Amino acid sequence: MTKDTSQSEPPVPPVLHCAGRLLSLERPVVMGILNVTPDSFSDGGRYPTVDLALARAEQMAAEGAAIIDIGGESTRPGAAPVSTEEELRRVLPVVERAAARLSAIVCVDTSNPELMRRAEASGAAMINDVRAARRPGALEALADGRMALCLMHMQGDPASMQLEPHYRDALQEVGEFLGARVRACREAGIAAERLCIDPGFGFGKLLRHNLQLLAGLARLAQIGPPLLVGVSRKSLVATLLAQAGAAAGRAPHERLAGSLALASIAVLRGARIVRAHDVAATVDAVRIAGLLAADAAAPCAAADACADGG
Ligand code: 7PJ
Repeated sequence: MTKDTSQSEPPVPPVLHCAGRLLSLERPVVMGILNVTPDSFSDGGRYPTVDLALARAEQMAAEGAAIIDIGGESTRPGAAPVSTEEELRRVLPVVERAAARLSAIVCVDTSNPELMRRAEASGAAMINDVRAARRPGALEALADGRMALCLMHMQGDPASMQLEPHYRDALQEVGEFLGARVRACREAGIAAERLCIDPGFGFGKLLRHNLQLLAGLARLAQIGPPLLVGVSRKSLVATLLAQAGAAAGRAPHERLAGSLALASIAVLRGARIVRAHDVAATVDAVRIAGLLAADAAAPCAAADACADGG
């Protein structure tokens, strides 16, 4: 799963091709989360009308989100499935208006091939698929268009994924899965420049699996496509805080500082896109981590580039 890095060509800065637009990932970017669901774990039901959802999308774009990820199906553990008709009804009006109004990339969080096709026609430039384009018809729908695609790893399905996750070697297996999905996309005719990959923190993973993936992120980044990471407000944050001695359990809205710590670590280990609820704070954290990550790759670049005000 590693590629040959023995030749000392300078690495090409990654650029994601999003339906005819180019998203530079030379510096890491933030993908803001917009759930238009009644039942997502930390912000479900907050944007019940198109106007409220659009206002939230505009706010996240103003705070510096390069991508707005609009989802109409909750994938929290145990969530009930949603019909195609209902998912289209929740998502498409928001996509249409956000794409017309914002310069940020509009992304749709879906596994549904019909919504993928309709989303592109409505102005979406990216699909975020937690099932990594495994639903019948998904690869074909994506190959027929030009949107970017995030391939995420999940063991099992949302209904049962946290019941009994099991791995021989989580890093190895997630890496092999992502590599295989990248190959499936390439064979279906989806250009490499359209792809990014994501280990799927919390999706069929216990704490030790999440930690193995976090420790091995730099290896996943070597697979090739840019790495996307989502840790925002996840129970992983609360579990780690408890393990580290925090006195009280943290509810989702109390996990910002912990989420920023993990997002920064992910960027230092090669993540190029960070998916987050709290855009303004995450943009700042990722800016600093991105500067220092670039510095680790080319020592002193950050210091040389700085006007020295302390
Ligand atoms: C992720 C996601 C993630 C990608 C969710 C939540 C749960 N998509 N969708 N990566 N998580 N690509 O927002 O916490 O980690 S839903």
